[in-house]
Amino acid sequence: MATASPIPERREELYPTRLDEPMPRFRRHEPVIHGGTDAPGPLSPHELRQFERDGFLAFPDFLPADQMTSFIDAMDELSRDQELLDRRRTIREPGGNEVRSIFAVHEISRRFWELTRDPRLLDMARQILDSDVYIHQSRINYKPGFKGKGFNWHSDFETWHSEDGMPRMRCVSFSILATENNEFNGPLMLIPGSHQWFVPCVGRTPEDNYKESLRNQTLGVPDTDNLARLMDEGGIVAPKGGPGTLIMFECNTLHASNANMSAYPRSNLFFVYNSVENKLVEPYAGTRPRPEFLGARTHTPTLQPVDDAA
Ligand code: 6CS
Ligand code: FE
Repeated sequence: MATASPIPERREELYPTRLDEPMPRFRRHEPVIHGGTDAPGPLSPHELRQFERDGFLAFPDFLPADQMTSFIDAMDELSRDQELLDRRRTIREPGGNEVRSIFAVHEISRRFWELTRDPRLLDMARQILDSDVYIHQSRINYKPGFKGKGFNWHSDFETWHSEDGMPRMRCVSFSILATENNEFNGPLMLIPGSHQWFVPCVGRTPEDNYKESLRNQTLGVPDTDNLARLMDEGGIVAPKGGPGTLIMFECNTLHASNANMSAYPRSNLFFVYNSVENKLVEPYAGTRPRPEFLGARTHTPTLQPVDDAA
């Protein structure tokens, strides 16, 4: 069985980044499937091996259409809630007023609170991470038609480590598509195999970097030589699918997306499950912690399954 070594001391730096000088990429320290590829759970050994190799798995039509309707209604409701739209957790598109993201939706909506605890999702997260889990971050990305801008290449772990103090790679993201994602509306692109490498990034992190980075990320974007090499090795994939499709990806898998050039939104829901053994410490960039709605460090209840989430 694959095991990670114990959680590091607060300032032990296993993943140096936001540096003054470039540093070569290096292999990750943790396994990808923390309990080994024969760990019991909903994912088959074949699926676990695929996730281990590629750093992601896509499941078309994972949630049935009738259940998705209620989640899509809840997303629409939130996008019209004026009080919520005035809060810091709502992020606007760069150069526009359209809603780009709303964070911590599992804290403000009963339906999303329940969905994070739906055994269909929760049991997969627990199987991969080999422990109990909690939600590190949740959000809705709206990417409105014509106006929705893209996201630069990045590893979420690189940001969560440096800006939130996530010690290790023991975290997994679930993206549930709420609208069709196709070649026209800026679908998620991933580099298979990139999760095996940590690519240190150049550039000091200013305080409150998130105010800029959530609209247009410039820090924590690997240099083009490293990106080109990883693309040569693994290619690029963009899983497409209709509402209810699930894309699960490892916290260190490099990903990006283009602007939405179509007339229709590309909306999705995003839940990040972190191992209870990987809770946040002080941010490794030396900056003050980001707000709770971006990286939970106070409200981190261990998730218990709730049946009948719809
Ligand atoms: O800063 C963050 O935490 C987020 N930023 C990006 C571009 N992706 C993941 C995460 O939600
Ligand atoms: Fe991301």
